[in-house]
Amino acid sequence: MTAVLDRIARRAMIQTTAMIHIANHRKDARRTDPKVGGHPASCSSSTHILTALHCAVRSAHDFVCCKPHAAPLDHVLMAMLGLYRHAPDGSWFDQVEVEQALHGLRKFSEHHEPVFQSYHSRFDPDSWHFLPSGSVGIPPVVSGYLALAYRYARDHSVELPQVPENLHFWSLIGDSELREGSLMEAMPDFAERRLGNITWIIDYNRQNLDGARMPNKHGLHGTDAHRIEAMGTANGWEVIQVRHGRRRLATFKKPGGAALRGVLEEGLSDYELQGHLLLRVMDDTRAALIERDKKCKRLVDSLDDAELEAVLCDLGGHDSDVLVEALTRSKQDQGAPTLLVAHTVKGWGLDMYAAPGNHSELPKEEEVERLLADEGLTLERPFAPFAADSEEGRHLAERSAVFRSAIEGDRAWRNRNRESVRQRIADAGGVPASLDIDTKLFPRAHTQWMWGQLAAKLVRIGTSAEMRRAEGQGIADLTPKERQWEPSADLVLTMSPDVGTSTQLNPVMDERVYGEHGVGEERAADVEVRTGHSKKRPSLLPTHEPWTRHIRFEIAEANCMSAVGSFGMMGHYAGIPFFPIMTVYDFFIKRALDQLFYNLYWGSEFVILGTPSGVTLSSEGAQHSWKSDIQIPNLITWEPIFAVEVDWILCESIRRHYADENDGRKGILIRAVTRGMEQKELVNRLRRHPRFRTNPADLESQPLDDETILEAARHDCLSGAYYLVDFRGRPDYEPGVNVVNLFAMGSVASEALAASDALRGEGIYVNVIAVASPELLLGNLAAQNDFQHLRRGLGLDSNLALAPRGPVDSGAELVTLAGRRVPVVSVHDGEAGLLDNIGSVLGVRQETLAVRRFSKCGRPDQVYAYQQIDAAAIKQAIAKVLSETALEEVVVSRRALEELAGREGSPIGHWTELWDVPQPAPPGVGSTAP
Ligand SMILES: Cc1ncc(C[n+]2csc(CCOP(=O)(O)OP(=O)(O)O)c2C)c(N)n1
Repeated sequence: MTAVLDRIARRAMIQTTAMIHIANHRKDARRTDPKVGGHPASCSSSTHILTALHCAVRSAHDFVCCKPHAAPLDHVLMAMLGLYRHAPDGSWFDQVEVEQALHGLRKFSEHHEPVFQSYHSRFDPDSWHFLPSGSVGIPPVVSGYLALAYRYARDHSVELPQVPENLHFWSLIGDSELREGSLMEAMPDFAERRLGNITWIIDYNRQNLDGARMPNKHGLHGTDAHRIEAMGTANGWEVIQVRHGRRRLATFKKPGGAALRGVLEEGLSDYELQGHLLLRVMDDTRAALIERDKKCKRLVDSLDDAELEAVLCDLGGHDSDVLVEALTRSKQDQGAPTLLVAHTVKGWGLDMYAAPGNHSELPKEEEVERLLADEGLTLERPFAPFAADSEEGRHLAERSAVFRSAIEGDRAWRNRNRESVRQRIADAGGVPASLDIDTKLFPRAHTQWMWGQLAAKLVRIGTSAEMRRAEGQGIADLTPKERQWEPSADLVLTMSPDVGTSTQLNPVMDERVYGEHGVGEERAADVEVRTGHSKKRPSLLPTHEPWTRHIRFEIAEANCMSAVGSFGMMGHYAGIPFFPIMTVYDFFIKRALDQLFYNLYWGSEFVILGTPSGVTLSSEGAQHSWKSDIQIPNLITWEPIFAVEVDWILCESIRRHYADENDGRKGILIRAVTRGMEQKELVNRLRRHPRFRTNPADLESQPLDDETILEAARHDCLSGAYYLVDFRGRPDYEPGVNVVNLFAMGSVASEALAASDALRGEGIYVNVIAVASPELLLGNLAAQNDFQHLRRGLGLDSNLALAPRGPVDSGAELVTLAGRRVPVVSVHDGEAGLLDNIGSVLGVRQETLAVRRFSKCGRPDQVYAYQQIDAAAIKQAIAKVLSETALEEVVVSRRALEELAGREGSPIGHWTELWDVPQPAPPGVGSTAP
């Protein structure tokens, strides 16, 4: 078996090198194109590790993620195992298609032919149970939280379909990558959660992108491998060092062997060892070993140059036998994750063996041809498989059959799960549009408060069956409407990086924290009882009980962000569409921005509740108050003003989630604040709109009933924006003269209303349009439908209104007109980019009031004034746009005017009719095998 694995590993390394070579020698390259690149040396150091993993140790259901630059090697091994699939139906590639695909590394798929992205991607044909990669340091963390998500699913299976046991979560990590803070941030967390089914394999090749690594032996008191071991142990991980191959291990058994082992493990710094591997001058190596410990002299002297070189180069990470043994050991779940340090050489099997700067070096064509020839292959057909009757061919075929049947079974199982969740929701009557929180007792509620209420209700409903089962009589029955919510609420869970109580999630956390505690069970319960718990002080003792719904994190936003992403992939992987909601101080989202990007790229479905947000959390001052304009595909951002909007937005998000109507908006960011808002303001303002009167032409007529009005507002809000103040139709309302459209987002809507009210007395009509989602109104999602809601849905007037300029001489040939459009002012608490392109979409003058300076502590009105986003600043901006809009003078001949008077509309139709416009490819062309 070992010899077979060795031969597979060698061929995999060679075919990987050929794959990268082909990608770099395409005939259609243009002279100005960026380099294509690839990382043969990086792949080569991992070749035995990944071969042992895929071809011997892992089970088909296990998840694997690996350092991005080893992606081509993974693809070659998956090709050998015959595990490429077509996206739409999951059918398997034949060998011709496999070999074609291997020619498509880093290629653009022009005609839907399968290609490979540079690093693992869900669009790759072998993406099954592989996690995307590219940004180092993130995939191993999400992989760990996926392990947690599967465990959570199992622990909550009372109401959920079963999930498979014994899954293992493997990650291959570069030794420089392991310096990423994200990994170190996750290490204690995984150990505390006792995730024993995680193995991180460190490809310890002592090199990184820039060259040989030089960990300071004096500063670290040893090699980096020692530091890693100590770090692993200190963080509760099991550590396995795979330093030596079998040849070395046999030599160590000889007299003087222990001393030689000591020198190789402790005596040489990483950089020194790397130097010996690179130069391979045995006189120097011999002298260095003996100098470090004379007790190995006789043994070292007894080895000739070839033998000594073989011993020097026999690192454990290139010995299939020791690797299989170590990987298998790491799979035993001892309740602790495992850090497996595999000592390797970057450039193994290549001329660039251990060479500095070989990270992205490409071998010459002669070398590629020579390597292929060793395998009986050529560049004409480099990806031919092993002969079917060879030992390697038989081994791979056997494994392939096991994997294929597991994958097919998994697809069926997942679809069944998904269907059963869907059915339960349909049987209950679908997802309702509201959670019906009564806000009457809270006339000045804020949006964060509302989130707490909604979360508490969702969790109460979602756990009522479990609570009833456990406590029987004491639990109140659900109302019929609550019963309708039950199956959807069941899959909702919350998490937060240590800001749960400060964001009013107490009821969600109280006795509902999921996980391990490690405190003696009785002792902990005793402490809880003695210290007492209350509304203000929830009981936080974690358990695995089925009614737990909250995952508590230390101050580790990046961990929590990865976790919310992983839980949000359970619908995709297991057919269990959890609806995970992470509550975080909005300002600290940027601490985990890379993780957020990853979640969105991965296609995860989750909510981030960013609260409190912006400078509106005024007394918290400057450091907490920046609100970023985050525009990443697949993300939708919301910023409600009134409490009821949070309800609308959340319920609609839940509905779309279960109905699979969330393409392009799977990640949801809802921003909330802690500043109160007069809640009755909403319906009071809406009642005054002409369209909400029984007779729209008569503002004195009765308003429609509140339910009808709010339903219309809900519809507009969920389209991205709604009129809060709408003056259209007033007798002296004159676009181009006395009308301004004021867009307000979030808490500063109060300032917008004040400005609008004040200017009414000046004869100016300021419509106030509440922006609920910048994404839907002017962001990526709006761009997809040509800004439908902004341009048409809101019925905004962006016409050029022409009025005579000065007295018109009845005999004159030319007439001068003043052209004015309805200008726009926008105001929001955040980066200008969130709203500053409304004017350019509408084609009108816009003034943007936004946060443009570091903030200070104070009351909201003081801070708004300081930031120039208060009512006074709005009035000033309105004056400015009104005066500057009247700048266009149009001179028209009388004859033209008369001719135009007879015409209707523009002679030009839709812009796409102007010339042949190519349609853009839909996102994700290529294959995206689930
Ligand atoms: C967050 C991030 N920073 C930088 C890079 C660019 N990068 C890719 S690989 C690499 C070096 C990795 O070295 P190491 O982890 O030791 O892996 P090796 O290739 O040596 O096995 C760098 C800097 C990246 N992909 N992601």
